[in-house]
Amino acid sequence: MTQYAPNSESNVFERSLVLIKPDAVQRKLVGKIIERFENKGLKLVAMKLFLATREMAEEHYIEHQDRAFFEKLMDYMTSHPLIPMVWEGPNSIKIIRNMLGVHDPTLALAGTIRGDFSVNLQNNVIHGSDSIDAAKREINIWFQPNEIPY
Ligand code: FUP
Repeated sequence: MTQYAPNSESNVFERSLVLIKPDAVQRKLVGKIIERFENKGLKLVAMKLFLATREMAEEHYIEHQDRAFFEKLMDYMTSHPLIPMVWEGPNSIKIIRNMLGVHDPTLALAGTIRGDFSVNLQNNVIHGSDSIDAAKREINIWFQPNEIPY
């Protein structure tokens, strides 16, 4: 008998870097967030919990370094442990971005992670890579190659 896996119909596998941000770890939303990705059929290929260094946070958000909110964003990202993860699946980058919802809390739809768990533009629970190139860059910031077992 054929065994169906949730992601068995496509071979366009992508990897996305997802950060469960400090506010979400502190608010004990980790299990609920991971459950959504597992239910969707994505595969968790790497994960760890630690306090981000300023250097990692800066590198991650380097494109925003001249923005007025940058220092506050750095304080937030290094305020409490966070959880970098790598999720794999067909078209996972676009699928995950849709699951996250948009930044603006007044526009994030119910049913998305931000729509369901955040009212704050900065403390917005989660990050997901927005392109294949961004995912490669971000995975290199948060993980050593030997920390990705798959
Ligand atoms: P993302 O691609 O999801 O990381 O989002 P952006 O690069 O657009 O934004 C990065 C982060 O900047 C967001 F997660 C929240 C933060 N931000 C603020 O703190 N204040 C602002 O006015 C705009 C963005």
